[in-house]
Amino acid sequence: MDYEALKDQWSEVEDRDGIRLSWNTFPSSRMEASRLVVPIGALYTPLKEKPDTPLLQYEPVTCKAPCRAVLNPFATVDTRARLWICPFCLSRNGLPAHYKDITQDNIPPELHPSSTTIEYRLARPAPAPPIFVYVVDTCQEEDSLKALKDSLVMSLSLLPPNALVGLITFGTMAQVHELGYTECAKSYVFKGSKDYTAKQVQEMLGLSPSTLRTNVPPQPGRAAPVMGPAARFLLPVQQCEFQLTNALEQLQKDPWPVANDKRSLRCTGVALSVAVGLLETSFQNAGGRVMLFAGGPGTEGPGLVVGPELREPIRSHHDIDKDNIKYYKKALKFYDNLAKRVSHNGHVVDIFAGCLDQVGLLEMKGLCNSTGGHMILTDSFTSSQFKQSFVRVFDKDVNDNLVMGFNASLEVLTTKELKVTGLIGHAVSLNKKSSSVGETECGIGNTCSWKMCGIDPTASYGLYFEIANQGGPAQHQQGPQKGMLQFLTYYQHSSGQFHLRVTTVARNLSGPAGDPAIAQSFDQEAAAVLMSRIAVFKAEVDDGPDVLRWVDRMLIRLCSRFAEYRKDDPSSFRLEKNFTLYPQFMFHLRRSHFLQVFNSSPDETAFYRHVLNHEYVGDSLVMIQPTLDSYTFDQEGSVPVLLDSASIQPTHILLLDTFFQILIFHGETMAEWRKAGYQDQEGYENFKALLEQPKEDARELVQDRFPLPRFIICDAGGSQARFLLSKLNPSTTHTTSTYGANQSAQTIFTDDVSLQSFMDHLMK
Ligand SMILES: *C1O[C@H](CO)[C@@H](O)[C@H](O)[C@H]1NC(C)=O
Ligand SMILES: *[C@@H]1O[C@H](CO)[C@@H](O)[C@H](O)[C@H]1NC(C)=O
Ligand SMILES: *[C@@H]1O[C@H](CO)[C@@H](O)[C@H](O)[C@H]1NC(C)=O
Ligand SMILES: *[C@@H]1O[C@H](CO)[C@@H](O)[C@H](O)[C@H]1NC(C)=O
Ligand SMILES: *[C@@H]1O[C@H](CO)[C@@H](O)[C@H](O)[C@H]1NC(C)=O
Ligand SMILES: [Zn+2]
Repeated sequence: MDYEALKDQWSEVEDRDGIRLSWNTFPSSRMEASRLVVPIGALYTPLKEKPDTPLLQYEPVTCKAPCRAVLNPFATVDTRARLWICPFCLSRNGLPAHYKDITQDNIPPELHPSSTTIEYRLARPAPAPPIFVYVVDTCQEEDSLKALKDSLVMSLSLLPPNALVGLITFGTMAQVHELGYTECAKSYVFKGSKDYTAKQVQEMLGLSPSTLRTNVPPQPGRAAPVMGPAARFLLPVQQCEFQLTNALEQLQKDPWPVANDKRSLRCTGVALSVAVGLLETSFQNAGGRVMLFAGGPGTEGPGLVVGPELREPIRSHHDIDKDNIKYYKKALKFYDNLAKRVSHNGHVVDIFAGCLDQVGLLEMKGLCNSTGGHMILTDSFTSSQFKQSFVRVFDKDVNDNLVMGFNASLEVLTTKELKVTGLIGHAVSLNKKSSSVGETECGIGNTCSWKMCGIDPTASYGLYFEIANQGGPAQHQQGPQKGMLQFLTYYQHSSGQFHLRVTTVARNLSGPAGDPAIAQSFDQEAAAVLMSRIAVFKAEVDDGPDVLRWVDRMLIRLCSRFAEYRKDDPSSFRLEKNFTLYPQFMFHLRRSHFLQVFNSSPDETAFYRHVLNHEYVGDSLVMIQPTLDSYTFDQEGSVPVLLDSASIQPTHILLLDTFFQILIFHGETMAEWRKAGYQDQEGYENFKALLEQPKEDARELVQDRFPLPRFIICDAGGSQARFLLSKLNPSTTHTTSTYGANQSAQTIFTDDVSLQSFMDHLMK
């Protein structure tokens, strides 16, 4: 099969199973696997929307313990003996009684060859309806507070009527609003400067376990009633909408005076720990989201990220690099501890920042990355970027259910040849050991099961594998053997039932050493994204230059393994089509804001990395290597052009998509004509149409993008054009002469070399 046909095949698999693998033939020995350089990995989107898949309304048939694999199309079924043989552990299992009528032509849906992904609706009900706690910063200018209040009031109509909602507001102090008290507005006040323990929060709110013990235990098979004391703060939206709307509408800017040389006192840390504590006692393991709306940095109490003095700037990457950081480590520790608690409790934390300045995403990111929460960074709550992204959180499916899952777990099973080494994505380890767990660790490892408090249809996880066989290839019985993986995702569906999504993957194991089938099966796009996740994971702990060197080393090793070349003759270097794009992705990855942090704020870096760790292959590639399209006269539509400064032409318009930004750039002549108003003159209709085209295409691009990108329109020579220039390969701007003088491996790639010299050096 040629490369294009293979690509089509992988894209079909992605549509059906939500999965892309770096290698689609598995090496059959450990030695062979290590020679591949890029690990065996899968980018998996468990809840990928699949409107055509039937939802099975019964419990799955599973293999005996400890295997517990779910019956799937690769099982061998003996209809006469009413047995099935599990392809994972080779055990024989009896078919359940109600499968007695199955024959070769009459098989249940889960055995159908196309059912490599299937979903069950389980009998187990959710313990409570979904819970939403809004945590609202009131230290804001009137207009932005007003915009935020409007968005929040509007969101109440997007929640299922039985969803429980609560409101916490904060500034100098934090207040929990007692929505159950209808006589007048009433709230419980927490001091902003105090580090409350979980117990103190619960006692102050009257939620201590002793008061809860009087509650009736939840009955099996029935959703537990809303717990007594917490019902004062968390009520079904249909019941408290009036009260809550009033409370929101009456919110005032924090009344505490702020001197001209001071920042507002903002106790973000206390507000979050109160929110976590509120859900902790009464709603452990019930699906819920804490949604923080931060209008500025925490400046007071535990978790403060900058002092209140304005002359003291908030930490930058340089400060962190030089260890010149007063609050960073303490704040990080505070939020990481909170993150442990909240992920243990099964709740999600989303952070919406509406501020030109940093709010402390860097310190708080553990709250989102360990709970599957969203992180949305915008300049202001008045921006459409915030408003539209916020609405998208409440997207619904065709049955009017929110498309968000809660309290999810993902478990991976492997056949004996493969072992899972870890996961990179928004999850925490469930520390489950099994025969599928590998010896090495990549990302969050030493487990075969992970917990995602929040999961959505685009949430994608990088999973990494190793080969168990020490020796040579397994003896071939009949033809090549298959290596198999099964992914089991349990989650609380917002309809109120638990669901189980099962994806089973089988791929050929390679033959004897040097089998060309492995190289042919290389999916360079999936590989680039899986490697990017590893690089970003490393960048969280290692020094920047070390990570870049690692990226380079891996690329050089991959090329020396798969390229054809004669020693000492760079011009003989040749890569097969299925490998040519990979070095370009790595070139752009090294230059990207995922690894080059000094042009971004620490909050921006945290945000970019967070989003990369959430997306599937296609969107991740756009983030790594932005797309650039060119428009001009006498040309049908747009033409993709190289991300290269040579693509800037006076009579062209460019459309750049970096995923986070969409930018339209008018070349010099185009900008002059537009400023002169030609588009409004008779006889220049085609110019007018040309100006419109990229805008229309941009609208198409943002249609289902989350978070909504920043939209920029700029002209050649304008200041905003720097956003474009920073993404372009400097082929025509930089000299390439300094390059090549130094042969030491560490300096092979300087910071801003062109793709051509990058490739030249790679060849050497
Ligand atoms: C992919 O690259 C490998 C190694 O260079 C080569 O053996 C194989 O034929 C290529 N496959 C395709 C489909 O281009
Ligand atoms: C939530 O997830 C945890 C960990 O996976 C699990 O132990 C618990 O049973 C789940 N909650 C419910 C109500 O199923
Ligand atoms: C999540 O955030 C914590 C810091 O709060 C960091 O140590 C960890 O590496 C992050 N995880 C990922 C996968 O980025
Ligand atoms: C797997 O092996 C079978 C049997 O040799 C072969 O027919 C098939 O094409 C292989 N599949 C792939 C994707 O290489
Ligand atoms: C090459 O780079 C190394 C490390 O930066 C430096 O110590 C050495 O002097 C350089 N050599 C030349 C020939 O420039
Ligand atoms: Zn089994």
